[in-house]
Amino acid sequence: MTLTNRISPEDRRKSLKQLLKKKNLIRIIEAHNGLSAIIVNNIKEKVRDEILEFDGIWVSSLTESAAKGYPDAEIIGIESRYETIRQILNSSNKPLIVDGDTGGEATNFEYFVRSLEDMGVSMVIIEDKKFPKRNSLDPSAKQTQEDPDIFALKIKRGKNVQITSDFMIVARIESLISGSGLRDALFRAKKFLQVGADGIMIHSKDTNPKEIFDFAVEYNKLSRELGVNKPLICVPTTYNTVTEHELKDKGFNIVIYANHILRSAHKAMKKAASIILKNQRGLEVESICSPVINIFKDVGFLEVKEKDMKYDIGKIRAIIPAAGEDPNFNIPKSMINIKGKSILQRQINILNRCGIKDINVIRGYKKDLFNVEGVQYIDNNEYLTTFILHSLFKAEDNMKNGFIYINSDIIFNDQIINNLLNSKGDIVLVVDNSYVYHKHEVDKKLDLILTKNKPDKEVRRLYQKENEIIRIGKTLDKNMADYEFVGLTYFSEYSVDIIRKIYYDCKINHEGPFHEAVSFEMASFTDFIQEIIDRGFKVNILEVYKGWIEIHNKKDIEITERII
Ligand code: SPV
Ligand code: MG
Repeated sequence: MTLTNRISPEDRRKSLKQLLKKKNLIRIIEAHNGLSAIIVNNIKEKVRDEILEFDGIWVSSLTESAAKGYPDAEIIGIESRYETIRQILNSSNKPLIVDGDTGGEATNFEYFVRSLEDMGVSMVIIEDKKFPKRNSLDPSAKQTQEDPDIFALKIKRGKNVQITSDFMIVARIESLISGSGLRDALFRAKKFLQVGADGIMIHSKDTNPKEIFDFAVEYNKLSRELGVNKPLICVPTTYNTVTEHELKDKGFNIVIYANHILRSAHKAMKKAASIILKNQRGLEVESICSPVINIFKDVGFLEVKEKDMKYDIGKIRAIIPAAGEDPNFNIPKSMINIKGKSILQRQINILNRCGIKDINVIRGYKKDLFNVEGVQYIDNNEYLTTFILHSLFKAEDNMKNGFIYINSDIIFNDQIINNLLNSKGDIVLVVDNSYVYHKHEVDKKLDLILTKNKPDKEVRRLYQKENEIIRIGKTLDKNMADYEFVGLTYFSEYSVDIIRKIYYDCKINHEGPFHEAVSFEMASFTDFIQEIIDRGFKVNILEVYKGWIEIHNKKDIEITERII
């Protein structure tokens, strides 16, 4: 299972029908467990100028059985099949087509349909053979087709059970496998379509695609005769010289690469085991093995590690630069009292609730007024000749495990901190795009942000897409900007090394204005973020909608007191 590749069962179920409307030929590939699902779900290949990928996943009975060490003969129990389907659903976000074998007895099939539909599967394909079937690719296996009326009734009963119009039941015709020929295949196709089958899979084990091409011609005529337009599916395992282009041309709508991931793994596994035996050590096999780090990446282990770090209560720190003087107030902004508690006290309470106990506050202006306990104070005695960035780096020794940067004049809720700890990326700024409604702030120059992708209108969607900052600053045109910076930023352990190097490089080498600041000494936090971006590092956003407020002037205090 991975925490990425997420999609709801409803959205996944309907995605195959949506693809069928959009594309002439849908490309499906087999997976037989979670790892193979991750691989086929994520793989992309640039072919000429086009990025190609698979449109969906086939849960093959052949490869699922083989992966479990069984022959493909309807031996595996239903719960075991659900477990495989669940693994694949949990590791992918593409539509699933389940190989339902014969579907078993009609009652069993009804229960199968219900479960698959509930799980978010888009299509089940059942073959018109007698239970228990034998795999179709073995020319010497006994292939017994079901009476077409009995099979048609099974399809009909399955269709009666489903409750959405998104789920599809496809009839797989085995007449070309069993030797009963094209006429029988067409006779059956007509019957199955008439009882409501959502499409036809025509199977063949010939090395030449001619017989399925012939079927396709007749299928098109039949579809016109019946006034239907239902997908035609094929599995080119034996007739593998056929191209997708040719299949599209002949009127096929879905092509299934039914077993290649398992077969290639099977060959590689045998080879690896044999090399180890031959050499009686592991060195020689390394060149045909994936490095462990690649497996870690694919299955999400790196994210687990990152989160361990973020959630390690003893490790992650908060750093609050609060040294500056604000002409609107005659005390440090951290000490502004809001309904009986200072801003700093409110920040500490929230951070503690989120598990962050190690909080560093940089003091300067009227430092003796800081009277809150439970934080570590660090002084910036040059607060008159330097600005926020330099205050921040006064806490440099406490950055090393990663930290959260917090402006001294904001109040925020637990959810923002929890989401920030859970966000992806090494440097993540909390941003809000509802700034246009902050009417009380019109007199203030906001820290505005321009991002690579435009904000999603559906701000409260469940899964946030990754988005990168391109520009940040107060001089950005309000009409161009996508977001306002909230004043909260996460820095991972890895990013601390980077920001340190950039800071010292600028300190030693930079001369003249620094982004929007008159000099590097007077740099604000946002100037430094722009410098990081300009040097090619990725800075991500966490989009929030309200849940925070900045105390800029006396009026903000009144507003905040009302809200609190
Ligand atoms: C499968 O992949 O399990 C199939 C296709 O049913 S075949 O093995 O060719 O019969
Ligand atoms: Mg099968």
